[in-house]
Parts: sequence; C-alpha cells; structure tokens
Amino acid sequence: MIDLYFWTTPNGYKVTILLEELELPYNVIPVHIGKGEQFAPEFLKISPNNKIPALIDHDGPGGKPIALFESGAIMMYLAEKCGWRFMPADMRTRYEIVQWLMFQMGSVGPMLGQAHHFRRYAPEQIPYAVERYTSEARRIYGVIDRRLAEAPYLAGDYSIADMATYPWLRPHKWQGQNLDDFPNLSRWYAEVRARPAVQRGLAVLKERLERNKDKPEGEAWDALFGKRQYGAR
Ligand SMILES: N[C@@H](CCC(=O)N[C@@H](CS)C(=O)NCC(=O)O)C(=O)O
Repeated sequence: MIDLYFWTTPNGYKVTILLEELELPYNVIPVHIGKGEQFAPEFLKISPNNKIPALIDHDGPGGKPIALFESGAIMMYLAEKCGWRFMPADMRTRYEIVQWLMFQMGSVGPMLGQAHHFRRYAPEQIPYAVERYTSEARRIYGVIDRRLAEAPYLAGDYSIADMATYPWLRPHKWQGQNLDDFPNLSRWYAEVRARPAVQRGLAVLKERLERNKDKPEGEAWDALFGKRQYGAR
C-alpha cells in the first residue's frame, strides 16, 4: 500500500492525479501546512525540506518500503513502478518527458509560485516583484503555448509532464494571466481537465479545501512565510 502525505496544493495534486490515472490504491495522510504540520519530526524524516508531497510505498523495490519526497521524483517512481506508464522506458521518449517535467519543477512551479506570493500573499504590494513574476509567468505560459502548437501534449503523448504542469496553471488568475491569450495552451488545458482521473485527483480532501481556500493569514501565514517557517529549525 502507498501512503501519500498530501495537502490541497498544486504540488500535492500532481501526485493524486497520477495515482488516479494509474488506478493505484493509496492512503491519504493530510499534512495541514497552514497549521505547521510539515514541521513534525516524523514528517521531516521522510520530507527533510518540510514540504508536501511525500510518499511511502510499503511495497517498494525488493519488496521493502521506500520513502520519497519531491513531486517530480515521486512521479517518475510511480510511472516506472507501474510498468513505465505515462513515462515509457524508451530512452528518447522518456527524456522528452523528463525535460518537460524538469521544466515544470524548475520554472513553472517556482516562478508561478512567486507570482502567487507577491500578487496575493505578500503583506505589502511591491510593484517590482509583482511586475517581475507576472512577466515571468506570462513568458512561461508563452513557452508552453508554443510547445502545444506543435504537439498535442507537452512531450507528445499525455504523460507525467502534463500531470505535473496542469495543476499549476489552474490558479492562472492569481498569476495575472488570461488563458484566452494562449490558444494552444487553452486547448490542452480543457483536454487535461476533462479527464476523469484528473477530476478525481483534484477532489482529494476537497472538504478541507472548502474550509481553507482563503489566502493564508495569521497562524497559516506564519507557518508558511513567517517566523514558524524560518525559525522552526
Ligand atoms: N519542489 C517541491 C515543492 C513542494 C512544495 O513547495 N510544497 C508546498 C505546498 S505546494 C509546501 O509543502 N509548503 C509548506 C512549507 O513550505 O512549509 C515538490 O515539487 O515536491
């Protein structure tokens, strides 16, 4: 069985979407990052960077448990475990996928995350930061749009690269972007969103999201961006 340490954020949804696509059974272990549960010593043992998602597969390689953190590593592991589904073993195809997955991990997630932060969460509006990350988000949307003009999905066929990227584009309004400006990206977005497994992945812990969807304030802001985050260890 797989234990998934999860919260209702884009990085968490990447893994629930993949698990649903693979039809693998899994237990969800909520880690309420607004309450600082990511700093619990037991969680830090499997996720030393105090972030979700993390995963324990009790039936890992050699029949022994394996613990993993970083969503990209988790996705590659699950795809390989399930017979190279959504990331074929063929080296050329695999690296086509890995490069778009790394683009998500290195650019899409971190830069769009900064756009959220400075546009929505920052306690003061800093025009330079808002402009920089909104422009960078727009540039990244353009890279994706141009790629999707030449291929149906980021790496050709639907793959873990699409599952990793889609959840980050859902809060496009928070990132100051209009999907109408990106027609190829919009076509892909609608296709990924329409997949039943994607909808199931996005529904995990939905009831907790309803209660937590306002922007972090007070205790939650402190855990994510304040003294609790930086003074925790
Ligand atoms: N590169 C990591 C990023 C994970 C990440 O940023 N997780 C956020 C939620 S989306 C988190 O757990 N934040 C809690 C914290 O920073 O304390 C991954 O892709 O797994």
